[in-house]
Amino acid sequence: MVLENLSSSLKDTLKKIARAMFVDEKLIDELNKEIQRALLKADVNVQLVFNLTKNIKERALKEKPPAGTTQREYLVRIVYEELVKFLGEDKEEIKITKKKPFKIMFVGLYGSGKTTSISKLAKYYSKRGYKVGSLGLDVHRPAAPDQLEQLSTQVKIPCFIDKKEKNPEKIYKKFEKEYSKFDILLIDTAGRDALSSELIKEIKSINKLIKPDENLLVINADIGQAAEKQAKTLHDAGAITGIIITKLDGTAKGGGALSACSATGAKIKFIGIGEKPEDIEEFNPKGFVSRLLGMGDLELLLEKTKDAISQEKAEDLSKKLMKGDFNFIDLYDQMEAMSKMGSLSKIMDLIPGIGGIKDKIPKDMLQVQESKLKKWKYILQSMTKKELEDPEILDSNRIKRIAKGSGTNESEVRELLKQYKQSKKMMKLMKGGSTDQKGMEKLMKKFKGKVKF
Ligand SMILES: Nc1nc2c(ncn2[C@@H]2O[C@H](COP(=O)(O)OP(=O)(O)OP(=O)(O)O)[C@@H](O)[C@H]2O)c(=O)[nH]1
Ligand SMILES: [Mg+2]
Repeated sequence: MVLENLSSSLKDTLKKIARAMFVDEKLIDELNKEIQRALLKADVNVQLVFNLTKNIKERALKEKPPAGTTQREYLVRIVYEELVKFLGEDKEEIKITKKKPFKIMFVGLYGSGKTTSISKLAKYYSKRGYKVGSLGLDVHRPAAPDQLEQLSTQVKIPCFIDKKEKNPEKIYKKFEKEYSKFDILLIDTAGRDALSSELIKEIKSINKLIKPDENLLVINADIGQAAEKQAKTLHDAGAITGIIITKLDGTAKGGGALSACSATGAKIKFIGIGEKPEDIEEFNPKGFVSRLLGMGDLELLLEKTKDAISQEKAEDLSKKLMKGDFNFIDLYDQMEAMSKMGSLSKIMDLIPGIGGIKDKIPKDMLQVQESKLKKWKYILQSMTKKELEDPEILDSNRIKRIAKGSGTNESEVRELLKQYKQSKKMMKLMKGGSTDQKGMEKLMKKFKGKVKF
């Protein structure tokens, strides 16, 4: 897997969404911070990172998930979509036309991987049924023709080189009659040690002679965001038609190189992911990002963490909560739901105008423990229907009976009763916080929208 580190931090970050109880601004901010950290580590440009997380936040707060999608699932989708946009959106493959030959030229700095990429594309296109040949125009490095010859033999394609000739134009013309026998001609050029206007001029003049159908700038991923300068200069000068990013397998800075190139508007056509001829992939932002995020696994995780409580039950419960008229059965449902959703205090944070009231509620009421819930369940099971519906009738005799029947003690039954009374009081306070019916409905909507089940 390329960009292993970036991938694993992004995956961890997204797993947090799947496990989160709420999708709220706090979660989105936390998520964005972690995305920023992961991308900055991968040498992505700070400004690009901030733009990305800004878009994520804006969309996450503004857009409503489509029907059948939870807020959590939708948040993951937003992250995915924004990352895809970040890396150039749609794939832009090289369309090999019937023209013979279809010429693809490779340019770039020293050692960026031009000659190796030629052997990779030779194999890639041969496998797809094209007749491919290579042409060596690197007249600077003495070993260049031999290297191209060797690599071409390895992938079983003919290779045109002239080890003695030092003028690339002459070499090109020398074999000109041969080229039309091929579907695709892959043209190797000399590396440069720096980008300069001289280089652009050179590329343009060679373009004039050769008229390549594709002119690919080969960039080594380990330069990270510095790739922008090369990509931008050559793309803006109209000297290239696309980019190959190589050595993505061997660097932690690949995210920087990919995003920097995409930001210039130049299209990344292939990525090199190893030294062998088969180590090349067409660059497809969608597939690339889904693999990076481990989308398959993530979807499974989201599915698994869907809470047991149904939407209707939750709505029903919140209505009762708001009306303040509920009995023991509702109390139990409420407690059970709270333990699934997280603490009551967290839920209250989401309801506007409730903040002040929160302080008046006993702390232990805001936390429900699993073990207590179990006991309360037994206690409730030992009550008659009448008692459940009207807890006020519980006197000491009834309490004694219930404790015995449920295998608990009287103080535990009393505690449950106390909890009920406190809840009821709290509901009244909440009611007081929003007096008229309209305000209540608004509050409910807020409650429903923010809390996902
Ligand atoms: N790990 C890894 N190594 C690569 C990749 N692409 C190229 N290399 C290695 O990078 C080194 C340079 O590759 P070349 O293809 O010779 O680069 P070049 O741009 O032709 O170099 P010059 O002709 O000297 O300018 C070689 O050792 C390649 O094996 C890649 O995707 N992954
Ligand atoms: Mg070379």
